[in-house]
Amino acid sequence: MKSSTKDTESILTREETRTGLGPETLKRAILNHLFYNQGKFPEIATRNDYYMAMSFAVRDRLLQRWVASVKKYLNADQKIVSYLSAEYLLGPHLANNLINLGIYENMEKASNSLGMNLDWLIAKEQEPGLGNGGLGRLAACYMDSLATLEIPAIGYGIRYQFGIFEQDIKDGWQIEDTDNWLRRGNPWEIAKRELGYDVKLGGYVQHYTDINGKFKANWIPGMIVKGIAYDTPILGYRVNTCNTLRLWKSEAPKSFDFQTFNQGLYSGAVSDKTVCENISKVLYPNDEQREGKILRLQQQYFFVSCSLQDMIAIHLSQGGKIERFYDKFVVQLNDTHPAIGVAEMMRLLVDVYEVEWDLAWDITKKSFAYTNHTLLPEALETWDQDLFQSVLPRHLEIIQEINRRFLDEVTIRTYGDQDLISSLSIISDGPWKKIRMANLACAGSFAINGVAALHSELLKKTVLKDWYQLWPEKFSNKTNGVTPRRWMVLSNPKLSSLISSKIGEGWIKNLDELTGLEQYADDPSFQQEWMVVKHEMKKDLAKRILQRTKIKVDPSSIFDVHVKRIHEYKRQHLNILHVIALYNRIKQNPDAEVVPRTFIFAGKAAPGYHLAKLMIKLITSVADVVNQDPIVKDRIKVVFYPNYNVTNAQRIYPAADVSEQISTAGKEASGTGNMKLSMNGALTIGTLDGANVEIRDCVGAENFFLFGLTEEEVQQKKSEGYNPFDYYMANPELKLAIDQINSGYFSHMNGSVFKDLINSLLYHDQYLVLADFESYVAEQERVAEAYKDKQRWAKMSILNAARMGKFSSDRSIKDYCDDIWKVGPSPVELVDFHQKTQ
Ligand code: BZD
Repeated sequence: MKSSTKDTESILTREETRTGLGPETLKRAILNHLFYNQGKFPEIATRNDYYMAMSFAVRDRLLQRWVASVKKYLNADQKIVSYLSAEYLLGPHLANNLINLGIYENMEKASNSLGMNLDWLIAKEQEPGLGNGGLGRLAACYMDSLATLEIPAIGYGIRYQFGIFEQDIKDGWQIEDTDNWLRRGNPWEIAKRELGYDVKLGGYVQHYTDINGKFKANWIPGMIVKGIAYDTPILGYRVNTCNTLRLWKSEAPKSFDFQTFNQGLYSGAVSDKTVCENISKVLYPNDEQREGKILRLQQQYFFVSCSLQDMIAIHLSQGGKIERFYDKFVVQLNDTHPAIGVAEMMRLLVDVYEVEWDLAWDITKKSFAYTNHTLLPEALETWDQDLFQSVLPRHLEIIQEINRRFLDEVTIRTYGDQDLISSLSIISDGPWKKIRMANLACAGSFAINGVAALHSELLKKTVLKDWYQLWPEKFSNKTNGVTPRRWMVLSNPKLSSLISSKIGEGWIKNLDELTGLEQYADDPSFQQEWMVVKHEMKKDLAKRILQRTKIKVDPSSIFDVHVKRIHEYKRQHLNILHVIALYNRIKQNPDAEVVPRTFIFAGKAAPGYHLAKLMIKLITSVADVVNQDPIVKDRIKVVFYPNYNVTNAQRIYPAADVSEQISTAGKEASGTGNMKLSMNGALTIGTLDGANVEIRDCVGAENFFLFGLTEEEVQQKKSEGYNPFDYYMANPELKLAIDQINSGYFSHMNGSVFKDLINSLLYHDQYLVLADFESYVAEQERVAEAYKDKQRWAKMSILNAARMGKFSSDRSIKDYCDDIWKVGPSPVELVDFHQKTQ
């Protein structure tokens, strides 16, 4: 039953004592939780006790909205978006929930009255780092926007016990430490111990004909794992919609059904506790590099199987027909990590629900949509067929059957074009057969999208060219976006207040309204206020840098920020080569005019990625020399800020003047850090890659520092036989920089440290670092020149933020809803759940 606004008001009054939002009620709630949850009274409570108590108090307020949302989704015949992602890089919850609930100030008052500082308590939270980088963070931004736009949605994933490793720097090298984020408990999740699904793994398949003469398959597993649901409520901004992030934890099944046991299904399959628990134990720390390990495939299958079983259970429990699954759910695959879902859906439909194959395939194709996030060939997931069979014997059969029928269709459509047939095949031919997950995802989905305009075009021209040729109607672009709630309101409150003081608060939910700032871009007093905020944020970051790295930096220098995963294609080494060139200019001419600059790097390298780790060592080694050299007189400083994660990103973005987006054109699918930095008033120096192209279109070419080869030029250069050594010989600044690294100038005269990196640059240089060096250095001179003119810089910075409306994840989600998911908003009203007991 729907409640009217009046009812809602009275419910709110009744609820005030329990879940009210005023400072007094919040204070009482914290004290209650301190007592009843933590078992403490104020005199002996630790800061962590207060953090926990406050979080539980906030969670109560989320639950009120969450239960109302769940209730609505279960009753209404409203379609639900199901987002399948192996990663969610959420960042800390507490402050975000305070913002979305609209109680930040009230909570500040409540904690002050308890003698606590809200910032300290917020800082107590261990962020859930359940992702590697952009892909996982995108999933988190999308969860925020889905809830804010009041779209019914469930995010499904894995509750890794250990998220992305914590990075420390020792002697300039990256050291990895385990991320034991659950150590002190997690107040944001609700364990649904009763909600679990069995997942089979390994074993073999028996075939038989049943009494009706039907051909049947019986998968006898080698082991069975139980998936337990852990739910985290995801509240939208200033709405009642509170969606669910459902993460699965793997456990050993405690008991089993003896009937099944006697049929032989479970014997030997109820395996070792540790083997089962290992499945959700740790996140693989590789981005853009496939990990062909059995455990990784088990993880993927485990979470996808639990999720599909859960969706089917929800659908059937509402009286839905299995044949109409796609009326209830649309399933978005976040890259190919959950693509095994296509085969699992077929298995569930055919083997468990006894749906005819053709109908099952039709249902499957109407249910799934696939987002691609990479063009790098080394990142495209494939599984060795033998390994695949050892984990998922039944799925191999199913994929073979999908492929057989699919290739028949392709043969007819292409008049037997062998090249097309072999490129579209889900199983590669040759002696070492591989299951190609991108092909499985494409074949089983009704929609396929890239994540930026350029990326989507390149997909059609390169990796998915043959798919595009046959099914052009499946393809579209959905440019990524980021949530302005976390990346502006929460991380940059001063800038947000300044913006709101001019244009009101509407921009927070409708980022296009930021264009209202354009009229102030030339206003000297607004420029002044804008730059004062930036300076404040730079001072805050400078303090943290000093604490964390012992490096003293000058907040009035240019803060030049290069923060993202460390990868050759992202070219942190191009940046450091420029730093060395600047350093040499100063050494050769100590009185040269140099606009003071602080080069700030942060990012993790995959533990097994030797060259990326060397890049970190190179940055820290250059920092050691440059920062100490008296001739430099502090005009340039280099900082490697350790352990880049969401928390640190929130501190870095607001303080950035320059945003380094310098990947080789055609390699970065989109980028999202580029958007967050620009929204916070940083100016981009970048290539025409990923979403940089669209950012530049929006902010205007005159407010963007462009350099480097275009994607076409890169291709052309490579086809002409690119020789990096020629560039090294031709550019004296480049040659000197490389020679110095080689000679050990930055490594206590031990030249061998960087030899692998240098050899890779001089003799291969896949990512055209040397080819782009000259144009990069020239553009950096323009950056320095522009910074000298404070008014011009302020104007450019304001215009960057003002024109970023398109890059809100709200826009991205609207695009997905309209073009792919066909799902609209479904506002939630508060319900009085205590009515019956009052
Ligand atoms: O996805 C990234 C791309 O590199 C970015 O260009 C893009 O902006 C974002 C979001 O679309 N890809 C990843 O972050 N990929 C991974 O993290 C990853 C993780 C595991 C395995 C493979 C890739």
